[in-house]
Amino acid sequence: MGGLRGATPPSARFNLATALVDSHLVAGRGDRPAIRYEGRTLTYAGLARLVDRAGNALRALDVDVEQRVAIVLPDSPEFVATFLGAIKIGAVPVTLSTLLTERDYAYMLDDSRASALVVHESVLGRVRQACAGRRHLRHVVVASSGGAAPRPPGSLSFAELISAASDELSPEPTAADDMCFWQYSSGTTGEPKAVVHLQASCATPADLHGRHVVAMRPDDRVLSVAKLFFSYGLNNSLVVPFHHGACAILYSGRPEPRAILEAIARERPTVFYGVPTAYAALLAVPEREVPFDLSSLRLCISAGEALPGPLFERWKARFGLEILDGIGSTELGYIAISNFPGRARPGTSGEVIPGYEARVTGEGDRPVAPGEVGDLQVRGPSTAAFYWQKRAQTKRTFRGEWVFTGDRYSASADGYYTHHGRSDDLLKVGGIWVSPLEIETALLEHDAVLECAVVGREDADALTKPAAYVVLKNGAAGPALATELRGFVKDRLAPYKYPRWIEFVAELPRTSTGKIQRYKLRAVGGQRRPPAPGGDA
Ligand code: 3UK
Repeated sequence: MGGLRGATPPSARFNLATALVDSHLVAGRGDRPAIRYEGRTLTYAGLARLVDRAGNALRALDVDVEQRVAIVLPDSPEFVATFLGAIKIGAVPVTLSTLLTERDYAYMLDDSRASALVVHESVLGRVRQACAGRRHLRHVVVASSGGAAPRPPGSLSFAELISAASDELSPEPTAADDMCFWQYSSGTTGEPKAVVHLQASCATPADLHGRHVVAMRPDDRVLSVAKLFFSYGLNNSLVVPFHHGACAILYSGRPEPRAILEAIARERPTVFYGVPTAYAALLAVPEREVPFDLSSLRLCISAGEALPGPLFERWKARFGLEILDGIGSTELGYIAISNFPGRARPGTSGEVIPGYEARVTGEGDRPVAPGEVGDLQVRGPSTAAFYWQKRAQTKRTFRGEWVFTGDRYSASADGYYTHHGRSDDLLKVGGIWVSPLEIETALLEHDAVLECAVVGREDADALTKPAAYVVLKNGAAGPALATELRGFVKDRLAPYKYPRWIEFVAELPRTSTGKIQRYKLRAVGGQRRPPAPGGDA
């Protein structure tokens, strides 16, 4: 037996936090801006100290290697420091959406067995109850924006822990294939799956999309509509810019069009990462109401759901900028197929990024002919390892080196890929997963509802939103009940999941075996139409 048995050879060591932050100090770039937040600049040297303090604070709480640290924070230096501080000590941050319900949080805290939770006071209302009775959760750390707000009994103050901690920390010598971070992704059943990412693979999106598509440089300033807790946002605002020594502009608020426009005019980003819904919302703002100064932008990126061709054209006509649409997923780690500057083809997801391979397959995993629609599979260095404790789903998605995306695609003879929807019933709404089954389950809890089916329908911008077909127990259909049902769902699920349209029907179309024929409902509502009254985007 060799003497190295059980040890990690130095060549196979990798720590993402060291690679993204400390490397810039070693290279003499400590004075460069890393983060702009609420009018202040945090340099790479300042960020390194904050990351080290956060790592030391977690160590002081006995958070050990491989233990999960759940994060429910808005985009902020605190998010970045907790995320990278945890990684630096070999712990595993789990980034949770700030938009979820108490039930979602309880599920994810149990499923991940998080030993510590770092949560912002603004989300505590939905998180506090979820913390009670969690077997593995030992510490709840509360971050606050203003002064010292009252904290739940037994919880700790983020600010106090940070100021008590040392700003020097040597990294855990993690292996390249150690767990790095987890992110939750929705499934058809509505039960979220934790996607497990490994250390070295997490750095690769920066070198693939970041270099080949964006050609990011140290003097770039990036602004992302997608928040850090999503895989798109995490790479946009953290992994990719820090890898290249660039600056991330963070803001903690909701990505409302006016707030985005003000941030662009004030902070002058060079690269903007959006989702189709945000581009549509920006185009809908009347020019005379807000300062429209996009002159700092050299590049606009879109992902999360397909960017309709007309949106690309309207944006280009108005601002002279192309929007580069690309398809990525949490499982793929980031964007694998993308349009490139100067050769974008509107209505497509573009071409395979160097470093990835893609194939469109039919029966028996055999590639289909150019132009034919099949299942999109991708392989590349950024893909995740597996779903935590979901063996069956892992086998379906991670097939050897290939990731089965669940997307229907065609590829043209000259290598452009076009999206044709999902092979499951899942919807992308504003770039975020929505499970029809979850909405149906919520609607069925209402006394008036006998049965229902939820499908995607295109709004006036050709963007998908949920529409519900509802069979009532006894009549009384009308606009008042529709409004009530929308509110009923909003109260039970994360608010973006509510059905924008409610159609009362006498019965649902079914097969002879009783299965709901969703494709018939999709066909009925398929034509584009404006939002229903009261059904804002
Ligand atoms: C859909 C798209 C058409 C597609 C993501 C960029 O969206 C991201 O990750 P998720 O895990 O969802 C993945 C699914 O979303 N999709 C994403 N982008 C496009 N469909 N055109 C697109 N451009 O169904 C995919 O399977 O939430 C996006 C980077 C990292 C990401 N995680």
